[in-house]
Amino acid sequence: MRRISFSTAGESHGRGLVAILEGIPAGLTLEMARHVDPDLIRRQGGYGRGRRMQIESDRAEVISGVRLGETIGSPISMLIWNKDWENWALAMSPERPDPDGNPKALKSLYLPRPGHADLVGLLKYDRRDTRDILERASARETAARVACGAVCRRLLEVFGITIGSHVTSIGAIEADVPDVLPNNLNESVDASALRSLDPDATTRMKRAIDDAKENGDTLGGVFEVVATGIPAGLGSYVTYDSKLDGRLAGAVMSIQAIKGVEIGAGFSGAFRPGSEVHDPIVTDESAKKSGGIGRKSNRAGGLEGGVTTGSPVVVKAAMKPISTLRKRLPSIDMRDGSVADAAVERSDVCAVPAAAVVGEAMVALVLADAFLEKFGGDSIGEITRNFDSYVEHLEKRGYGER
Ligand code: EPS
Repeated sequence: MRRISFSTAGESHGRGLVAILEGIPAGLTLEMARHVDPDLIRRQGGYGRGRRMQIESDRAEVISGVRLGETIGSPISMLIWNKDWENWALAMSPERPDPDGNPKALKSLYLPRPGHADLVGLLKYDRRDTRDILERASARETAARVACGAVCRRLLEVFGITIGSHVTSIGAIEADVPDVLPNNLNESVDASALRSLDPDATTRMKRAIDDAKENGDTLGGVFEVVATGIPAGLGSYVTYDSKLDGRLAGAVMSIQAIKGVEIGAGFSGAFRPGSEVHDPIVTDESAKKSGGIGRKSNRAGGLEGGVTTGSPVVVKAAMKPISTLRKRLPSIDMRDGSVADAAVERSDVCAVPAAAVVGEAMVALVLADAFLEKFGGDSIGEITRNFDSYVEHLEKRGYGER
């Protein structure tokens, strides 16, 4: 049974974005300015973003579900206004256009971009104007996901669970990643232009983005989301859809432009023998916080059998390059089927650091869901009692590591 659900609505250049988050228990202290807006700001950053991010300063306005600084158990709805809408009011108007008006003002596009949802969207929804497709397919929608994820992060934080991310590669440039990640990952990387732990690689990544921009091209990359403090036992192996690895992969893969997801050693594990992949179970005191059973390595990425092991949950994702290219790719004109180059819209050259923040949000949503599945209750007090009793039980069995 799913405990957390969310939905978003809104077009990239429409009035704004709407987010509705259901399942958050009552009694969670929540302040938008402190717990939600900082993530929205983090999502706007990163070297390689386009001019749109200079126009927006995303803030979540809470409409329901929070009263006097605390959640009350009802659906939390939030609005994020698009400042840029003022420049698009006519093109995005719900009203029929003036038949005598200038058709250019409607900003219609008929040249689908390879890699974007443009062409398949036009065919599937039987539309003529690509704007009807791209407005919703745009990654602008991820601002609403980040707002929902931030509330889940706040819930998890109460129970000692933290979620961070970092960028491990941009295009062909790979960062050197230390064996042991810093305790507060986001604090270590948020000030970096590419949210990377390797300052040297950051310089080369920036240069690669500059080169791509100069060539009218775009770059993708890889990011890693790490969640720590998770008790063993979230998720399950009993049914395909309760497996937490599958739920995480689906959620992260649903982010715009994500083409690959790995848990722990992921694809690289397939190239090594089992003895070099699985994490030995040890009773060595150094491997754990409290006496008992522990793990010396975490190649499983915190999940065995779709269940958390108590080690950090590690999810990696590959983002393809943004599909709006100034160096226009071959396409067709949807009005007459003639050969034409793809449309160019204002866009980003690289948005991997932003996608990493969205990755954190999706991981937070899935982990909060799994957390409430295990410790469910209607209030923070009730969940705390369930959580504490389970952790005590684990410790008695010698599995206190988190
Ligand atoms: C985005 C807003 C968009 C793009 C980007 C993500 O703004 P605009 O289209 O007005 O420049 O910058 O979306 C895409 C890359 C895309 O392909 O749609 C945002 O808020 O993240």
